[in-house]
Amino acid sequence: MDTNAYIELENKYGANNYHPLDVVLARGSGVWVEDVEGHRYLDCLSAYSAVNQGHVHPKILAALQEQASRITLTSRAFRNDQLGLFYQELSQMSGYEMSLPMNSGAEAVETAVKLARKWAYVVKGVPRYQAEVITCQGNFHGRTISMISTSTEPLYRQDFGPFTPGFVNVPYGDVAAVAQAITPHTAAVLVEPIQGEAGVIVPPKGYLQALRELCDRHQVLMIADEIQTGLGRTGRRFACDHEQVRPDIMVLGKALSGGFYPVSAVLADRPIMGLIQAGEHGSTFGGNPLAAAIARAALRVLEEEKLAENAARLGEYLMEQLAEIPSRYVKEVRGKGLLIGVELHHQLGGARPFCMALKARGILAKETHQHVIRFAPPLVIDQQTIDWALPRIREVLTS
Ligand code: IF1
Repeated sequence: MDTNAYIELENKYGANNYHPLDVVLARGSGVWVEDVEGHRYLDCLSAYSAVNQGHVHPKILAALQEQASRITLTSRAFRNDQLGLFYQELSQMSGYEMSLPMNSGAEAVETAVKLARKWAYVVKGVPRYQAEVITCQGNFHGRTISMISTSTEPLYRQDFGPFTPGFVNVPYGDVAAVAQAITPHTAAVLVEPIQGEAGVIVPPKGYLQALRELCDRHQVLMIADEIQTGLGRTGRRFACDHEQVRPDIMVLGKALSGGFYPVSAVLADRPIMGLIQAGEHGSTFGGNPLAAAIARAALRVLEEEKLAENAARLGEYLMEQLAEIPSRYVKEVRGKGLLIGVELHHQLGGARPFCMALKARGILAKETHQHVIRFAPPLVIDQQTIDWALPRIREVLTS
């Protein structure tokens, strides 16, 4: 079958819930992916930062194969020989005392909100069910009903109400607005250290630090959604590390499995995580031995291959080179580490044609919020590959 045949199948039998580029990928290795016709592309999306370790990383693949041949799912009605090790290694790597494993990112953010609400009622003394969580305009925390209830994107919300109450939206990057929104019922502030979906929006320097201080002053939990920014993507282990900020609750996903399996986790210290009692929360696949074995290998690869450091060094280089391209189309180049957004002037009508032109030159990048081209290659990328890509990107941006 060729590309068109696969696309026809998707159009005939599949829900039309995405508008993908017309490339049908069949294999991947490191930063490269290949379509069904054998064309090779540099992946500059990394499955939205789930493939930080590179496609089909051999060490994570080996861990998957070994575990899958032994046992994959026990349910949490019984214990397994991977979960405790995963908890321990995640705690040692993150500095949090405990974690709660889930599957998708949205489920993990939902879990974090449940945890914050319980903490508000049991510890802070907020009357039941008055707990409020402050979220930011332009956020993306997932597609579940409660997560779209925090969203300000009409496309994600308009046909799916009624919405979950208890969320208060404030402008992103504006600490004063958060201060104004805090009430005695505020349980937490939920924030992405950099807003990915909104178009790689980097908040003002000191924003996270100021949020941390504000939360401490008002007995409010700080929840960082590091599902996209965490695990090396922005050039540090976690994006909060750029400001030496330690959120009360941290949410991870995506690259926690290196793209092999849905694995997410909520991290906190015992005074918060210890509030969850047996039977109060869980999921069929949450913490299964296959997920745990994969995640253990994925974390090991991140650390052993110093992928955060690589992202810092090559992200700075790539951003500098992109900013130097004399393009009449580019409004701004921004980002941190290897999470980079190139915003185009809005009168051009959108970044999609530029992504198509990049695809024709062997580079897969995706537009976000219509006008921004996101460049987020796997963190295993090297300078030689970036130097291969730059002339092609320059050609598209100066054509
Ligand atoms: C889609 C966006 C990116 C996330 C953050 C939670 C989640 C995500 C910061 C939920 C997921 C994915 C979802 C995917 C596309 C992609 C995306 F464009 F949708 F927003 F990356 F920017 N917090 N982001 O980025 O995690 O439940 O998906 O595992 O839904 O189209 P999930």
